[in-house]
Amino acid sequence: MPRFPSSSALEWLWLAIPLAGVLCASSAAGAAEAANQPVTLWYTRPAKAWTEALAIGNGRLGGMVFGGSAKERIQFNDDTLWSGAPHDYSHDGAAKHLPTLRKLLFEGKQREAQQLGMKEFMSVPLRQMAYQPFGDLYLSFPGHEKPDDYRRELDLRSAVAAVRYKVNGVTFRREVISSFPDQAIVVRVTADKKGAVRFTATLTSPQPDKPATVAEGKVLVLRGRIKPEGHPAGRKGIVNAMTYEARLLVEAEGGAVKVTDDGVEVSGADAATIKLVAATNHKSYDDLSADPKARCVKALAAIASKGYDAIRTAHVADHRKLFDRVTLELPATDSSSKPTDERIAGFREGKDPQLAALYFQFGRYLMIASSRPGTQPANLQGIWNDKVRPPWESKWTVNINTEMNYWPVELCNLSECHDPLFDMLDDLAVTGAKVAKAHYNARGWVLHHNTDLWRGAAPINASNHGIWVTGGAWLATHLWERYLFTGDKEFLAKRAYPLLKGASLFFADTLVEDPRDEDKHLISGPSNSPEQGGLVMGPTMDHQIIRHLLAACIEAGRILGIDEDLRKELTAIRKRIAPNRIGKHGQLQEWIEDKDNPRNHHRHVSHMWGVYPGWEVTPGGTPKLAAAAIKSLEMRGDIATGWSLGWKLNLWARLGDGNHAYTILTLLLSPGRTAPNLFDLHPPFQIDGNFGGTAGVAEMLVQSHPQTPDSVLPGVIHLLPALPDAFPDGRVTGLRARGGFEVDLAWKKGKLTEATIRADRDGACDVRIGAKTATVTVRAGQDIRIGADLKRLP
Ligand code: FUC
Repeated sequence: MPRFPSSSALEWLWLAIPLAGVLCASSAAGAAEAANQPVTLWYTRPAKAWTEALAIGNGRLGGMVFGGSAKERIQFNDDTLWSGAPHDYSHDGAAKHLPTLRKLLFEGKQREAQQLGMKEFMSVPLRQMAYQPFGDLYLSFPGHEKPDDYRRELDLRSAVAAVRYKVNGVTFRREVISSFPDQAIVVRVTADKKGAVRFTATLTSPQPDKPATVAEGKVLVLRGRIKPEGHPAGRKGIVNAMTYEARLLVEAEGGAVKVTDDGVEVSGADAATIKLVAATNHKSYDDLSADPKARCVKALAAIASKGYDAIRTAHVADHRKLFDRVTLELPATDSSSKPTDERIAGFREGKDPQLAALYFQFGRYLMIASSRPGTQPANLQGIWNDKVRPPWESKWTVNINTEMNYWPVELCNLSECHDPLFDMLDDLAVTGAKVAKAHYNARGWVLHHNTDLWRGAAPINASNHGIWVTGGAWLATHLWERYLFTGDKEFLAKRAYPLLKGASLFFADTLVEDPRDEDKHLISGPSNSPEQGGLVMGPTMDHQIIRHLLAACIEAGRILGIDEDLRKELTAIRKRIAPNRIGKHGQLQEWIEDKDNPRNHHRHVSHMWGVYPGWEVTPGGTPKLAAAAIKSLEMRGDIATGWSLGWKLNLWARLGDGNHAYTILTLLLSPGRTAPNLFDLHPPFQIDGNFGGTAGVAEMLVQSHPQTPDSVLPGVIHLLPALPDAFPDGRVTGLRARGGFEVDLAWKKGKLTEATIRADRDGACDVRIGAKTATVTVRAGQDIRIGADLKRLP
C-alpha cells in the first residue's frame, strides 16, 4: 500500500537537529507536514566516478563531493573560468552573401548554399570557447581505508552534502556546503572522540599551466592562468586571457595545524573547518580587469572569524528561503527507503512514485545551486565540469538546451534564479546587434545556436545547423514568461521590452516573401530545423517562435502604451508569417515542404515548439493541429536522449496525456539516462534533462498558458491537467501560475480534494478541473480554498 512520509530522513538525527529551528519556520500551508517526506539522496559507498559524486553550488562556486573515507575529493568550479578572451565573433561582409544564400535555397540548391554559408557566413573563429574546471581539494585521512557503517548523502532541503562512517569505533563526520551568503565552499570535519581528527588538505588544478600551491602565512594559495596558447580548449587566433586564484584556510579546534607549500596538515584535533574561496579576473564578457587575488583575500577575510555553525546556519536559511517555496509529496513505498542508485534502477517497475518527487526537487535544488542573481546562467552542465575539453564545450547551446534549463524556474517558484539568463540577454543584445548588422544588415539583435562567456552570437560549427536565426528570439520569450508569472510592470518596461523589441526588429528586417507560395507568406531563412534536414528557408519552428515573440512584443508595447507604429507594423508582419501545416501523414509539418519522414526518430522535435514551450497549438484551441502534433510525436517515438525525453515529457503533459508523460518520465529516470547522483545523461552528463524533468512533473500538476493561438495573456489555471495513474495520491504546495498566483493542491485516487490559490494582487482568476471552469475572486496574499467542485471552502 502506498503511504505518505517514511521516517528515513530522521535516521540522521545529527543532521536534523541543527535544522529543527528552521523547520518550524516554514510558512506555506502544508510545508511543515511535507518536510517529513525525505528529499535526500543517499548511498552506502563513496563515489567512484564523477557522475556518482554529489553536486553542491552557490550559483558560482560548484563542488562535486566524492565522499571517500581515506581520500575525500571535492572537484570544484567557478562559473566564470573559461578559455578565450573578449572577442567579436561576427564575420565582416557576410551580409553581402545573404541574397545569394536565399536564392540558392529557393532554387533547391541546398548543397551549394551550405558551401557558400560555410565559406562566407560563419563565426570567426568557427568555434566557441569552453568552460573550464578550476581545481580539486583533496583531504587524506590516514588509516581510514576500511570504514564501517558508511553513509553519504545530499539533503536537498538544507543543501548540505555529508559523509559519516566509523573507524575503530570512532564515528567521523564530514559536511560540505557551497554558501551563497559567504561565497565559499566550506567543509566541516568532526569525530565523536576528542583529538581524533587528523588529515592533510591539498589543492591541485587540472589546468595545463599546472599551478603549484604556495603557503602564504596560514593560507594555502593556488594561482594560475589559462594557458594562453596551446590549451586543449583554445582556438586559433585567440589568446586565452583568464587568470584564477583559490585560497584555502583550515581552522582546527584543539590539535595542531601546519601549513606548507605542499598542503595543510591537521593532527590531534577535535574538529576542523576548511574554507575554500576562488575567483577569476572576469568582470563581464568584455572586461577581464578584476583581480582574483583581491577577490579571494576579501572573501576569506569576511569569513575568517566566522565559526562553522554561523556559516552553516546562514547557508541553510538562504537556501531554504528558495527551496521551501514548493513541496511535493507523492506516495512513498518500501522502495523509497532504498539508496538512491538502487531507486533509479527500479523506478520503471512503478513501485516508487516518490522518486519522481525527489527528482523534481533535485531539479529545483540544481537551479538554486547553479543560477543565482549575479552569476552566469546554468550552462550545459550547470556549473559542474571536471574536463578541460568538456562535451560541447559545456557552453550555452540555445536551440533547446539553455531554454530547457530555465523551463521550471517561474513555474516552480524560483523566479530570481531566472535573472542570470536575462543578464546574459543584455550582453547578447549588444554582441547580437553586431552580428545582425554584419551578417544580415538588419536592425535589432540575433543569436544563432550557441553562445559562450564572450557572448558569441554568430553561426558556429557548420552552416547546415549553425545558421539558425531564432536562438535570441526563443530566449527573449523567457522575458515575457517572467512578466506573465509575476505581472512585474517595471521589469516589463525596463528589462523585457527593449530586448523583445530588438529581437522583433531583426525579423521585421529579415523575413522574406516566399516566391514559391501563391499566398506570399513571409518566411525566415536561411535557417534550419535544429539539427536536421540542413539549411532551408522557413522551418516551422522559426515561425512558431517568431509569431510568439512578435505577439509578446506587441502586447508589451500595448501595456506600456508605447511604440504604436511599430506595433502596427509587427501586427501586419505577424499575420503574414507562414502558418503551421498538416502533411500527408497527418503530421504537423516540420518544414514548408511536406517532407517529414515517418521513420525519422531524431532527438530534436523542433516543430513541437508551438505545443511546448509555446502554446499556439493546444487541444482546446486548435484541435486539428494538436492531433497533427500527436501524430508527429508518435512518428518520432518515445526513446531519446536525456533532454529530448525532458521535452517529450512536457509535450505529452501539455497535450493532456499524463500516462504517456509518465512513460517518458520512466525512460528519463532510468540508469542510462540518469546517473547515480541523479544528473541527467544525454549521455554524457548534460543538465538540461534534469530541468526539463522538473518542469514536466510540474506541468502534469498545474498549467496556465493561453488557450487560443493568438493570445499571449495568462490562461485558465488548469488543475491536474495531466495527472498520471502512477501518482494516485499527492500534494503539492507553492507552484506558480501565470497571472501572479501560487497554487497548492491535494488529490486522492486521482481526484482533486482541495486547492488553495494565493494571489499577488486583488482580482479574479479562472480555475479549471476536468471540463469544469469557475471564476474565483482573489485577494492579495490571502489563501482562497476551493473544493473539487471549484466552490469556495470556508
Ligand atoms: C545540440 C544537441 C545535442 C546536444 C548539444 C549540446 O547539438 O543536438 O544533442 O544536446 O546540443
